Amino acid sequence: MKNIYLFEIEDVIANQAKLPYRTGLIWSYCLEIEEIKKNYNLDGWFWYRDKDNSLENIFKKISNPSVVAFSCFVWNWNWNVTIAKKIKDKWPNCLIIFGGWQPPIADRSEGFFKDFPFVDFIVHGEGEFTFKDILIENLKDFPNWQNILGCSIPGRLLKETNDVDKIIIKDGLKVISTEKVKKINPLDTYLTKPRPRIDHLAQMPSPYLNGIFDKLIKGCLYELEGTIETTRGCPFSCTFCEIGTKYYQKIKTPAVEKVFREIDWLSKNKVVFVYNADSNFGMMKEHLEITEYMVLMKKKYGYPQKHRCDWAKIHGDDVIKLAKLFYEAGMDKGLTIALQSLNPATLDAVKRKNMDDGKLSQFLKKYNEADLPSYMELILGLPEETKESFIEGVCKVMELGQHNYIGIYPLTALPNTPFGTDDYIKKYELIKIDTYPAFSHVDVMDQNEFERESMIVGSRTMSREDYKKTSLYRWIFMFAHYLGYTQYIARFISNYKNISYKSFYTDFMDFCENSTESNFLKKEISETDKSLSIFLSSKGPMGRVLDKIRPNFAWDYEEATAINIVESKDIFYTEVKSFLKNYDVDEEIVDDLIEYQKDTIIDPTNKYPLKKTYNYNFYEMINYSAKLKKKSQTYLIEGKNYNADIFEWGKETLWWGRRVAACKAKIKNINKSAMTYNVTEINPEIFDKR
Ligand code: B12
Ligand code: SF4
Repeated sequence: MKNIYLFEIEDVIANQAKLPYRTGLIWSYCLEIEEIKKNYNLDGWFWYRDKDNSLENIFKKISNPSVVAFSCFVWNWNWNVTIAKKIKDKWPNCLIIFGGWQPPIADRSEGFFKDFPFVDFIVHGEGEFTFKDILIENLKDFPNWQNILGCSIPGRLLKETNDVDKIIIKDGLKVISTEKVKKINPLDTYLTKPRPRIDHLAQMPSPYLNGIFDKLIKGCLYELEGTIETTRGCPFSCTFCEIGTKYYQKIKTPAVEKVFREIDWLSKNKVVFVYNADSNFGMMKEHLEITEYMVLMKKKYGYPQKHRCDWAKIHGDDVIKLAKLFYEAGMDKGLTIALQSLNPATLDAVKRKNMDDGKLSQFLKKYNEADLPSYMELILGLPEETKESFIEGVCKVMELGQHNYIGIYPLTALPNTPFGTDDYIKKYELIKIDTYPAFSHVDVMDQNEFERESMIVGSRTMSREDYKKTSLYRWIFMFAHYLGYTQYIARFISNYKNISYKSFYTDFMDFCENSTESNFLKKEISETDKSLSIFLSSKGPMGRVLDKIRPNFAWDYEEATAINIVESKDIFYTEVKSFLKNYDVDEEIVDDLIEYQKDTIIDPTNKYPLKKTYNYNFYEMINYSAKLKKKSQTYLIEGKNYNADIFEWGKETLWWGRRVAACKAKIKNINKSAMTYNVTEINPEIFDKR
């Protein structure tokens, strides 16, 4: 028997480990082949990174390996490289196989084996068939590796014949030419012929259904996350995404029946979180049945508790029904609208099309009518974006009435996208750095020292300084508007004084930086700036550590400020009051408005419910565009009591609950006994841990 080891290493986040779906798929297919079953023994399957699975411990668990296969992604690349090298040093005859998205795609693998001489194969694209072929070939006395489709291999694995066909491939799909090579250099890369995409996903085995995951999870100490695929492939070609390659443009679907049985398994085995790897969920009519089934299983058995997917981009109407089902079952937090940018030149540069503003506002209206929370996603660092266009984009989203949440993510330059090519980098004069993965909510001491990500931090239209300044704007938009601390004030000023959000927040930024009356805010901006500089110069992880709350734990920049506001609330709002002098509003109104604002964002030191009376009808004015009236209004303000446990509150409202605006209290107007106004319905069930 030959020993085989599989690696699909992921971090354990919030006590949850991800089931190794990819290696599960490729191994499941191998198990359909008698010859493999008879000759190979799966002696180790490593799928989460913890103390027990440290590099040293893992190495001790390997003995006499014949094949070691790694699923390689940006989050485990350096780790895989380190352990692969160690294995090859000790067992030079063991085959080291790399698959996944981080190794170079077929047309970019030139030179790879000079840098990584301990690797034997890069498997390009879908791995099921290729991996099976490698294992079969490995049983022969004189394997002919060249015959295996869809790989890059080093010259040392080729037969010493006089000449070899060197194949040139485009898009990972087409042979565009071949070249006779006389002398084989052992570390040169040779491409084998491309492997066609799998046509019949429906007939491929599933690791959920053939028992291999049942064995794997025995004794696992963590809660589980699982992946399903309701389609594979994506017709779009966004330049920042690996899936945008031509290879994956055709969409393939598994049988609905198979997906149902997988959901049964996930439910029975109490899998907490399900990721759907579909890049456009809602695009196919069967997706409704799948949604209904998953919701039914959650209702009957409690699992899977949560579901997450990428929604179809151009089927706005169709997805409402599906998203609503998940939302009402407490499985998802509403609808994500992945805009990425609102700047036309940027959208052109990244080959992305959004709906126009008119349509977007129509959809937002529909989502609101359907009582379905939605939030937008934007990426900071895309080509052709300027500081101004980015700020305008975020403020436009506010003008469209989206006050629930915006996710603003830094741009990771993934190696197999155009961001990994010199031409694209040159064309847009992109500034690329290698730094820590863009994750907060990690213990800095435990931050794995291995992985780094390439990030874009500037371009020909956004200097490095502008990038940093835009990141500071991100911070202000997030803590002030989307974590709520000035949101009602900004919305009031927008209504009452017809002042745009852009004007409000650029003035607020100016106040934070330059006003003599800004002390708390000046300190916050300076601390944020300092932490950003450390991250952007690759000297430390992303985020800010507040040792007083939890030592070594990195919060997002805006969360750190939110936490500090709780501790210095009166000082913060005194500074906000000074800032509001700009707008020439009666002091009596300002004082009342500040009280309203202060009371309606959950404070972990408050005891809820609160009964509060204001002199003005702010709630009606801000939420329903009513005219401002001086009229005593009493409200019942409800929220979860945190008994001053700042970490717990921070975790639940700033982190897990941010997409459902969990920072906002629920308000009831108790003057109108029959009417209930909800600022935001907070459903703790739908808190999401990312
Ligand atoms: C679900 C998902 C997530 C989930 C869970 C991911 C997980 N860890 O399982 C969440 C939301 C957490 C997530 C987060 C992130 N993700 Co993600 N995610 C996906 C998504 C949509 C599906 C992944 C999946 O399971 N696909 C189904 C499997 C079967 O397909 P596959 O991975 O391609 O595997 C096949 C082949 O690659 C090959 N193969 C894979 N491994 C191996 C190994 C061997 C030995 C062989 C032979 C073959 C082989 O065979 C497989 C079967 O055919 C993909 C996009 C996509 N549609 O694939 C992005 C993707 C994987 N994510 C990506 C990224 C960048 C991220 C983030 C870093 C984003 C960020 N900046 O925050 C984070 C980091 C997460 C982390 N673990 O630390 C990139 C990865 C690119 C890269 N070079 O690594 C992808 C490809 C999307 C993209 N933008 O291009 N993600
Ligand atoms: S970002 Fe989404 S829509 Fe664009 S290519 Fe990637 S998976 Fe497809």
